[in-house]
Amino acid sequence: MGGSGLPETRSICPYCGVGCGVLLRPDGQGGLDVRGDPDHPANFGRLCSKGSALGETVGLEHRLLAPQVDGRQVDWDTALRLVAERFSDTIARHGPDSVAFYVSGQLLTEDYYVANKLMKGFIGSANIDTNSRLCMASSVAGHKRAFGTDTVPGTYEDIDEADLVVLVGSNLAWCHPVLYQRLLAARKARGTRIVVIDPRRTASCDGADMHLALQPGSDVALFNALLARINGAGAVDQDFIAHTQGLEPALEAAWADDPSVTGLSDSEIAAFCDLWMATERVVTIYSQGVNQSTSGTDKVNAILNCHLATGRIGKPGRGPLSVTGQPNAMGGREVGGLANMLACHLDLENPDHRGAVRDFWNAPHVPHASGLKAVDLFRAVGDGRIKALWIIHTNPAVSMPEADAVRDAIAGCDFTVVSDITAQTDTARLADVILPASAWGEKDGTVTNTDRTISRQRRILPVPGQARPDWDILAEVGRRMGYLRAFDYDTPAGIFREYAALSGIAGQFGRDFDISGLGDLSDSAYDALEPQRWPVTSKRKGGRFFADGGFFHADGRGRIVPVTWCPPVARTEPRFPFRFNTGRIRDQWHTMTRTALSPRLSAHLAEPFLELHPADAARLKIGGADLVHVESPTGRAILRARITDAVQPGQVFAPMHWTGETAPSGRIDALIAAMTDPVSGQPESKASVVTVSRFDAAWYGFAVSAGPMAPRSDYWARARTRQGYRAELAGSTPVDDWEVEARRLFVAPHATAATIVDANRGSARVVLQEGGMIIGALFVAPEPVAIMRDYLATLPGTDSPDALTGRPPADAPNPGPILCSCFGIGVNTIIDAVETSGALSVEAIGEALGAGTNCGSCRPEIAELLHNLTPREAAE
Ligand SMILES: Nc1nc2c(c(=O)[nH]1)N[C@H]1C(S)=C(S)[C@@H](COP(=O)(O)OP(=O)(O)OC[C@H]3O[C@@H](n4cnc5c(=O)[nH]c(N)nc54)[C@H](O)[C@@H]3O)O[C@H]1N2
Ligand SMILES: Nc1nc2c(c(=O)[nH]1)N[C@H]1C(S)=C(S)[C@@H](COP(=O)(O)OP(=O)(O)OC[C@H]3O[C@@H](n4cnc5c(=O)[nH]c(N)nc54)[C@H](O)[C@@H]3O)O[C@H]1N2
Ligand code: SF4
Ligand SMILES: [Mo]
Repeated sequence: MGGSGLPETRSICPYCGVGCGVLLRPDGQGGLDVRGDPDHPANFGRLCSKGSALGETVGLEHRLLAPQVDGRQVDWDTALRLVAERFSDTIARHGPDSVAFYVSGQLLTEDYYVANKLMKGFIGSANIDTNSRLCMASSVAGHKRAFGTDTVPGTYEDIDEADLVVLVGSNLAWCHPVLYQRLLAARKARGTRIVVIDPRRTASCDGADMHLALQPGSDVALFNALLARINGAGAVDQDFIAHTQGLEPALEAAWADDPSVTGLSDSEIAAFCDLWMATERVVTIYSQGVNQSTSGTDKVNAILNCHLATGRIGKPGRGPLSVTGQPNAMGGREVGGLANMLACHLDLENPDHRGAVRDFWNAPHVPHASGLKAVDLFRAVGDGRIKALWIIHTNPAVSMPEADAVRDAIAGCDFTVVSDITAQTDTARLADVILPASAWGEKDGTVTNTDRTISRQRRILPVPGQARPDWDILAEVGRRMGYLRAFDYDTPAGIFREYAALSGIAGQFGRDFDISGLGDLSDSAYDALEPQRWPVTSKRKGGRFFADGGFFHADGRGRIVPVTWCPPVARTEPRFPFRFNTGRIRDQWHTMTRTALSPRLSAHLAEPFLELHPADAARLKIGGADLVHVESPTGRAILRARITDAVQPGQVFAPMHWTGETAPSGRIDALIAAMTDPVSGQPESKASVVTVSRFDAAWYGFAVSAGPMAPRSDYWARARTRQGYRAELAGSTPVDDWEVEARRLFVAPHATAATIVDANRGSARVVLQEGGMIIGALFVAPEPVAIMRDYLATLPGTDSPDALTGRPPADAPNPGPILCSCFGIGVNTIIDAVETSGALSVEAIGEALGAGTNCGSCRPEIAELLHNLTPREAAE
């Protein structure tokens, strides 16, 4: 029960795969009050910055509220008739493989189940793939090779109970912040050691005992060195090894590998291996630095090999843990949302499995072979083999490698349907039909998180306009394609019951995924469903897998897989000398369609950037706030330079988030060649090749406004503020009249303008007012504009006389760049606290300012700032 007396609704955060429980209550103004659910086993009440800011992202401003066909609003009947007819016609004329669905690890299990059933059971093609191909496919393939099925053996409690946690290619502090907080709490309680394996120094390194900055793509060689040493030291668990096969060939492969390709010194490798071998309770957490690689599946198996050889699996505090990215990445794997899977961990290639699913669904045909995986799927769209495409809950025109080619392929497809909550995405703008989906707070269903815990998402807000849940839209299209009985669903509970019953058949085939114990939940029991870890059967609930063997290969034995290091497929060369690494920032979610609506989250890092080593920057004559031109064999981008030794010389890093809507020159997937892992089909997102040069700007600008702006310069990046928007701008051609330019930018032809132009310096300031209130202000200079951005962002909507000076009045505080999103606390405020009160630890800063005491996501950055201020004294 919350403060206002209204009951709180228990639900689940829609962002990362930690799967935090939330308690929600409408705030009466269209938003939500959000707090962590103290009783949820994933987070016990904690939330990160993104979860805490959920209330700021549920407004209707950008929502799509009615179906659209060719940009015109239509009723549902018209839209759905068209979708069903076009899919049916295409299948009748060109066969079932001429159509495809591209879906998402953010769909609810019930949505996903219906999509998969429609494509694999009734359309009769396996051309349904998901953005999980870009995310988890290598983990799935590695699990299947080692365990015989896609099982996550461990649980979150293992993090609490480990003595060593190794983070491989995971920036847990920013991407799974609540798990990271859980790890730090465990370290406090039991002294857990932390090792980070990442070519880049990240926020996750701040709390680490060891950071191994290995060469990109060299993880296999490192874990092969570990396997060889485990064997050499007699540390192989002889009892456990009887449950496996393959150690000998795996050792031979390991011996043949040269650990020096990691770029790590012998002593670094030895220190890591010694720590690993000396610590019985080891958890290895891995994520996209492992999966998103042309050797991703081998990396996964290289890690699993070491756990299998030592029997450190499925026991408290011991095991590999592949952390999932999206909230229902696991659920999607369970329902068989990938093109090479059937439902409930059953195999498409197995005739018995196929037959059983076909009978259960009463389906005409279930395909024999895998469908097209994401990269191949969009190639088939591009060359016309796929003639009708339905994209649901994902934004591939931004997030797929070779994004420009993907964008052109979608635009050129005969018929494209997009289901989204907004029409303002790079992908939705290309569609023939856009269908309005109900958003997170408006729909019911289930998701599965990293550690197999199934949680209920619950509706709390009214469904706006004509929006409908994804499962409902899919089922309606299924019925209109003629499959009335099979898609006769009217509640998510009904879908869940059917799914749970099917999993019982999988259980009879000896599969791990069996939730048949939930097969007869009543509607009210489904509504009240508590978070629970699968399997859920009459015999077994939750727990770990493989402590005593019991693998899912036919002989019951696990596989230690021989793997050999291969360099990333893309090779650097004189024309493209830099290794291009990409990933995430703390406060944005993927293509920003939701997190960018939050002023709080937009304050952390407000524009796309490229991390570049100081030695490279000096050589290329690139200065601190310069813009850089980044080019690859497939595309180009303009990004802000962030010069930092967090990256190694010859390597650069950019975040993946910016889009045509927020910063068109910052769509970094345009730069990435679509090279895939041969086993999993997962594309390489961490090691493509680029060249970098200074972008020669004729002018740089910074603008703040009350309403949306209409920028059109070579470079622009827009972010939300409490008062409206802020934007960074730059152009390569000079502008004659800045007042005219400002009127166009702020779409305010009739506003009153106050302008100062310094023609000699090439600088200008224009403030536009309407009714005495500032509606926009533009500051221009021939070099990156040095101005108090956070202060200026507070001016739109006020009548401040200081706007033209660009400086705050002498008595106004200037917090500087925001570190703590929850309390809006900036770098300057923290430095002041250090200087005035001598606060030298993250705790002391928390006591003095509150910073870092709510969600804690900024604590690593505060620690880094303190570290830089007072190298010896400050500590986390
Ligand atoms: N804030 C935020 N959190 C998120 C998301 C988000 O968009 N924003 N997205 C969610 C999703 S879907 C996912 S998949 C997860 C991803 O979570 P993470 O995988 O933790 O995030 P990334 O930043 O993509 O990549 C992790 C690290 O891999 C490193 N890396 C690159 N190449 C190599 C290599 O060859 N070897 C090793 N060992 N490391 C390498 C990169 O330098 C990077 O620091 O995050 C989830 N959480
Ligand atoms: N360079 C590079 N590229 C990457 C990665 C990387 O590390 N580097 N990571 C990859 C990974 S791991 C991932 S997971 C992908 C993520 O990439 P995407 O899946 O493309 O990104 P999102 O922004 O999450 O897209 C979700 C879309 O669903 C819409 N949406 C929100 N709620 C609903 C709803 O309830 N129903 C429907 N129908 N739509 C909704 C949103 O508005 C948004 O348009 O990116 C991949 N691309
Ligand atoms: S860690 Fe943050 S983003 Fe992930 S589920 Fe929890 S609150 Fe949501
Ligand atoms: Mo992901």
